[in-house]
Amino acid sequence: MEENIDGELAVVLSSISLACKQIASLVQRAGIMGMTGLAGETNIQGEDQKKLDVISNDVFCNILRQTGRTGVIASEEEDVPVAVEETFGGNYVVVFDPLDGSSNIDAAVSTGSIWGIYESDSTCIPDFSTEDAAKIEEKCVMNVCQPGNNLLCAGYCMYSSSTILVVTIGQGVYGFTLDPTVGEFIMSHHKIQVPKAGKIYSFNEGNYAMWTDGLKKYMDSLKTGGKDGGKPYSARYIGSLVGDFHRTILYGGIYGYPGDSKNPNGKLRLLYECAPMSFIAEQAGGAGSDGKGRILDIMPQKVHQRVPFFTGSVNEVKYLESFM
Ligand code: AFP
Repeated sequence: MEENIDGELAVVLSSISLACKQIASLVQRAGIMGMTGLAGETNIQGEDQKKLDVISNDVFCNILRQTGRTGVIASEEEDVPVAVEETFGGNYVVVFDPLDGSSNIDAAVSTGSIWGIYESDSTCIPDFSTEDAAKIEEKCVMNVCQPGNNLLCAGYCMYSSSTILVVTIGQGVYGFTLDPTVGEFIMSHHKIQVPKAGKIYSFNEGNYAMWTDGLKKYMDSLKTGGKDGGKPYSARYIGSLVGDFHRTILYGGIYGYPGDSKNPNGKLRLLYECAPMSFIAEQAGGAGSDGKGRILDIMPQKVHQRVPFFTGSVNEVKYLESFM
């Protein structure tokens, strides 16, 4: 509405919103359509793929190809980024996790899709007429490995008691709720602002014994009121990043998936989870950190790189950093 978005990017964004509507409908019907359970394969990260992980990935890939505006797509569910031959305008690089939190599906708990859109590096655009598959793949990886600071757009769609699409193009964060009676996303959250502080923490505390002493001290301190003392923090953890993140930016507090002695870089992926969510958090006045500095400053070395992740209210993230 403010005419600040490039027409080509708007086409990509509109296609993503269509993918999200399709996935929302699949998630709602999963239990009665035989779409719960495992697909029988593992992805590149060794995680069991659910049937809906595979279907949602196909939905995203097909729609992005059909836009004619995407040059490279990288998904959590694909080993390597893929070059799109059907590119007629724009050359956007789209990274996405088509269905995050899918281990919740069989219990009908919240899930979500997450994506980020980058401009293509002009020196890395694959040339299908002259380059072989190895060269094209190398260029795709180079195109995808951009720091979050380069993001043009990031968003997520949460499939929960309602379907909510949250998006930023670098000028604030807006939320749109799907009206199922007309099948359209209607703006419901104008310029979301993360409260500066909030007494809710969202960590998988089952990993406590494997955390560093600093992190253990931090967690202990929240139970006696944190920096300013007083009422203990409340614990809330769905185990679905989109749901936990959405609550955190609306109510304030902190979400964290730290590294531990078993997995020093934690579980979450930099490119299509932590960077897009950090861009959204910052655009809403919050923060996204790996415990030492901004997530958006990290230069990815690998497509499926993991990174410790802390996000939410600025004061809460700063307080956590003081223990790391
Ligand atoms: P799944 O897609 O396997 O359910 O993983 C979800 C997720 O990547 C993220 O959405 C959660 O915040 C995090 O993993 C939960 O991990 P833990 O089960 O280790 O707490």
